[in-house]
Amino acid sequence: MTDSIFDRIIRREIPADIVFENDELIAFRDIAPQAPVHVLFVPKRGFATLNDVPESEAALVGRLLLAARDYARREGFAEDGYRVVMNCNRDGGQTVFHIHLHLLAGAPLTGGFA
Ligand code: IU
Repeated sequence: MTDSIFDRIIRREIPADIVFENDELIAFRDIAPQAPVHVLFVPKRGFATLNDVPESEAALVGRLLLAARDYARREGFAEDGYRVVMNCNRDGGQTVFHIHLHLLAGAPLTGGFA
């Protein structure tokens, strides 16, 4: 389990622009957005990287993905499209070691994402 900067956001010790929350997930706007919409979807039960997620938590990862999709639908850009990304470790460009899914949207995302 983690005690990351995202755990501090979950505990409301540091502020974030929270756009969605339920018992197991939280979503907030990225402080350094890479697209007009850039929201991070974060499980409250944190694992450092995707490598650390056990088989028994497969459904949690599925719900994380569907929470991002549902947000895109609610916000009205699901049909235009969006990108979801999870970075893992050094070569994946991961900087916060508490798994999170990036949701990027609001413009054509033709280039790469780091
Ligand atoms: P990464 O996949 O671990 O590289 O993504 C971490 C993201 O968390 C990155 O896009 C940061 O801008 C973002 N972030 C944030 O939104 N709020 C914070 O307090 C910190 C990082 I530290």
